[in-house]
Amino acid sequence: MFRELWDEIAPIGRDPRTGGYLRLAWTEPERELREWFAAQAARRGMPVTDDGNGNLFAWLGDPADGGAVLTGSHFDSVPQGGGYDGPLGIVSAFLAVDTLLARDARPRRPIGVVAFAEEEGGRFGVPCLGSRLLTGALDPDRAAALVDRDGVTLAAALGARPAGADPDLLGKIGAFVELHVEQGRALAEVDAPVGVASAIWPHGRWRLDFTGEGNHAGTTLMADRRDPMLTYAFTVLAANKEARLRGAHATMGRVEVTPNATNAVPSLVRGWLDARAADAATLDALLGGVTAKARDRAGRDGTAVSVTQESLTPVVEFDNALRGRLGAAVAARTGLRVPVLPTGAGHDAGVLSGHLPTAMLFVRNPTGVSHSPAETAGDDDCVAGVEALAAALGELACD
Ligand code: HGY
Ligand code: MN
Ligand code: MN
Ligand code: MN
Repeated sequence: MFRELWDEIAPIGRDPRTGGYLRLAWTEPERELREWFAAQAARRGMPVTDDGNGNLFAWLGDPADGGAVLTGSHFDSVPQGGGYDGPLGIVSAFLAVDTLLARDARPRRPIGVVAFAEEEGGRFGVPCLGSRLLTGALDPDRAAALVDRDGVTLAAALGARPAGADPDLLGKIGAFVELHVEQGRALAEVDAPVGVASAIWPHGRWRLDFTGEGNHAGTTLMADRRDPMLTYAFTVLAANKEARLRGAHATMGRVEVTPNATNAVPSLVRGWLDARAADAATLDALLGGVTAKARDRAGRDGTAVSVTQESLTPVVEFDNALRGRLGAAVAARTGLRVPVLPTGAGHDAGVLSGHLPTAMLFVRNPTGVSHSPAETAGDDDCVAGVEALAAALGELACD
C-alpha cells in the first residue's frame, strides 16, 4: 500500500533533470498535493476542514468531541528538496489510519490528519508559518504582508488575510504526533528503521545586509573600494569557523547582490544566516561571534553591516512521558528497537509542543542527506514507519 500511495504524489513538483522537488506553498505543485489530500480524505469518508491559515485537516470522528489525536506534517519543500521531507508524514498518516481501521480498532477519540502550510518558509521566509499562525506565534497581519521573491503577498497567495490563532481548535487536540524522514544518519548508524525524537535544537534565521559603495569594476582602484562582497565573504568563513569552534551549525546558503552585475562593484550584499546549536547559550554565543567578526571586518572594508532576526525557535524538549509511552507502544507492536534521538531540523511539532503533548517519529534515511535530491528512505522502512505511527495513534486514541 505504501508504494502505491507514494507513487501518486512522487511525480508532483519533481524536476526530471535533478530529481529534486519544487513545491513552494500555494504554487501549482502544492495545490495539486492539497487536492490529493482532499481525495485521500474523501476516499476514507474523512471530512476536511481548513483553519483559515492554509492548514488542512481531515477528521476521523468529530473533533468537537475533543481530545483529538492529530498526526501529519507538511507538503511544501525547499527548492530542489527531497521528496520525503514533509509528505512522508502525511502519506504515513493516512496509511496509519487505514492500518488502525483494518485492525478493527475502535478509536475512542477523534483522529485528525493535518497538512501544515509553508513549513519550510521557502516562499515567505518564515518557517512553520501555518503552525505558528494556528498557535498565535505569528501575527496574522504581519503574515498577510509577507512578500515572496516575485512581490506576491501571503494574503494574495492565500486569497485572504490569514485567520490567525484558533484556540478553540487547539483546545480540541489532545496530542500531536509527526512522522518525518530523519535528516541525518543516526538511525542508519544504529541500524534501526524507526526512532523517536527527544528534542529539537534551538535555531534561527538572520538576514545580514552588507552595504558599501557601488562602482565600476574597471576604473575603481582596489584601495578606493568599499566592497560589501568582501565583508560578506569574510563573514561566511567566520560563521563556518565560529560554528566549528562550538560544535554548532551555521549555514549561509542564500545571497542577493545589488546590482548583481559582473562589471560592477556591489553596493549591497544581502546574506541569510541559518544558525543552530544544542542549547540556547551556544546559539547566542555563535550569533554574537559571527556578528562581532562581521562588524570588525566591515570597519576594515569601509562597509557597514546590519543584522535582522527573521525567526528564532527555542529548544524543544519533547514530553518525556509521552515519548516513553509511544516508544514502548511502537516496540510492543512492531518488535522494533526504537532509539531516541535529537534533531537539528525544525518541525511543526516543535511549534505545537508549546501548546499540547507532542511527539515525533523518525524514519531511517540511509544517505542522511536532506534538503537535497539525495534525500531518501527505503520502502521497508517507510512501511515500518506506518506501523509505528499506527501503534502510536492506537495507543493514544484507542485505549
Ligand atoms: O529547516 C528546517 O529545519 C526544516 O527542515 N524546515
Ligand atoms: Mn525541511
Ligand atoms: Mn520537514
Ligand atoms: Mn516538520
